[in-house]
Amino acid sequence: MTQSGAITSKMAENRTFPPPAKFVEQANIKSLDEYRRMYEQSIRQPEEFWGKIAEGFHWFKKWDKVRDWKEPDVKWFVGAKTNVSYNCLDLQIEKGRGNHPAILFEGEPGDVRKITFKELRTEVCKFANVLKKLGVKKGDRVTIYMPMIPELPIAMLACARIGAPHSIIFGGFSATAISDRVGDADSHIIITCDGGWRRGKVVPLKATVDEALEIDRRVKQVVVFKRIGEQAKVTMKAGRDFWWHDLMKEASADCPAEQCDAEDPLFLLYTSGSTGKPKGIKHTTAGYMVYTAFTSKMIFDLKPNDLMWCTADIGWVTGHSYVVYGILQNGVTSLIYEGSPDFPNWERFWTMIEKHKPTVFYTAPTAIRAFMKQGRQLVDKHDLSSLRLLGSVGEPINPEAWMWYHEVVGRKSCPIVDTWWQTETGGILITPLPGITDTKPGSATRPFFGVEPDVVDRSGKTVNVNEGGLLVIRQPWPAMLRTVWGDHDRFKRTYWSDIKGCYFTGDGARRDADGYYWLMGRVDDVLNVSGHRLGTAEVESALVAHEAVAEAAVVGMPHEIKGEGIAAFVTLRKGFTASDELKKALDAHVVKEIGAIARPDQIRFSEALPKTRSGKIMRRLLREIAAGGDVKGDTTTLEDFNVINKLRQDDES
Ligand code: 7RM
Repeated sequence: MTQSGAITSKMAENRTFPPPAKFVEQANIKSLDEYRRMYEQSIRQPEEFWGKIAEGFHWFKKWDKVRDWKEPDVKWFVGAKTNVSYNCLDLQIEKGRGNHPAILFEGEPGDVRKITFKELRTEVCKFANVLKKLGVKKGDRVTIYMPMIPELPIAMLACARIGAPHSIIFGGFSATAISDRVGDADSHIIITCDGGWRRGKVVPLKATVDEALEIDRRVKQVVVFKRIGEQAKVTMKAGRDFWWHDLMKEASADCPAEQCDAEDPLFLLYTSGSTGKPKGIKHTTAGYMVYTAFTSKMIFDLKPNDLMWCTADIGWVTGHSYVVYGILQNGVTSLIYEGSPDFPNWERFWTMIEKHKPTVFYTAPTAIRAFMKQGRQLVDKHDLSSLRLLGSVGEPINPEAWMWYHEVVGRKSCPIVDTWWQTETGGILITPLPGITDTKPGSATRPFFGVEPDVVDRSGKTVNVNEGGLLVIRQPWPAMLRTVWGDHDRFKRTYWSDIKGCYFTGDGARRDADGYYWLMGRVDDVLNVSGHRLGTAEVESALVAHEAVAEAAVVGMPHEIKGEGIAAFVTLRKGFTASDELKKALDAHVVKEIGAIARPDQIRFSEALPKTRSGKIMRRLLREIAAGGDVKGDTTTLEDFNVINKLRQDDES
């Protein structure tokens, strides 16, 4: 098994942390016996278990059967009709939450907006009618490319209301990335903004969309929300581009929710794999709805007066599930922040916590490490006493970062839920329950209800306690992906063929004597850079698309803040020579092809790439070299690799 360069712990942290008594008293689930009974049932009688959970939702028509499982295809709540936007909005209003804030927004410049559930429904209905008027029909894919402002969830929920799956593209992706996704989803409409604020500068979203539409011309309509105004300098193409506010002026606020089938697609979300272009992960309606609501309630211990701050961008799955769908379904306010954590300075988050008083804070280890580096005095200056629960997601959290989070942000009085999951899983699968689980720094602890993980070897055999292996899931859960858009075969190949009879996660893990899972990073060629997933193959194809590059190999390397950094080994075509300028040009090229998240941390020119006799690039060797510290000189020579090649001729990658 190969292992990419995740942060390894310098600290032997063997303590366990029981949930604080004060937390347990008020927790949604606090009895260990009740938990055990529920978990047992969820695994042995999943249909009874999930059928009971689903009772609390709004259904136009109830299901005929809870689960229909023919590996690798699953259907949940078969025959049911429902609508996710109805469950996020109308149901909450019926329950008396209409005047409670659904969204509390702070823009980077400091502008604040509070939107109640009633107001949110009005905006969603109006925008749903706008979409209808533009000709969007049930099943049509709507691309959304927006910053973190309330109009992003408004656009999502409007799509959900009319049964048009959204495909959200993170605002940091490039024009090429947009055109790839628009093309793959065959999407004919894009919702965007004139721009967004990031570190005091305008991110020119509309201009990037314009560029993308030069590459792929299938998009017929662009709706533009005015976030910035004058400074954004957009050009509107007559007949194609429409201002959001113009369309909304005439829109009716009455839009009955479409009665969607349980298995109608809710959204596509593109994510990186080990080969080829990002794949469109397809999530459907009822299973995703029930799972995200229930995980939110149990894992984040949500109560009516909570304020949830999940710092993930809605462009990633964490934002879909735990900024929007899971949180609103609990009638709870979601705090949304537009900008960067270091603007105007590294105190921004703590200032916001002091001001808005969130009760639950959910962020990524990479952010925690960046805060650690700034020093605890920046945190200590602020009153964070509103916080009662902390969460971590996106990558393994090293015990040092866990302890700092616990002591400095949580003031030793908040449980930490280290939640393991993936774009494909739709919701959290391995996690502590904050009122029940004794936590161990660095472990995501135990499976959630209905989740049956295992750690196996390549042949599918369960490995011994504390032995490393592959993390698989033995039965489907409601929010499981249903397919890869347009490529069911790739779905089968990627998730269901490595290990017979199980969903293969692509992650390595070990299980300790207490049954706790310790995630060890990806075992495939997927990188996790600052909690963002990137395929080495994607970065490689961006590099070889540059005229100077003959061949490229990309591997991960340990990175103090990002968890994993990107190291690129490049051989040049005849007529090109290695130089700092060329490095910069390649850097810029990758950013243009994918986006700033893919910017290499190291580019090393080499006269050849080390290969096995069968011609496979020796990635493990490259990882070792990349991890070896500073680049000495510009060129790693062919001779260097020849020597190593001789030493490790049959080494596999
Ligand atoms: C939610 C998300 C998925 C990959 C996954 C893991 C890694 C995520 C944790 C984690 C260790 C965690 N979706 N990962 N959470 N590793 N501990 N708590 O991140 O599709 O973008 O990435 O992220 O490798 O396979 S994702």
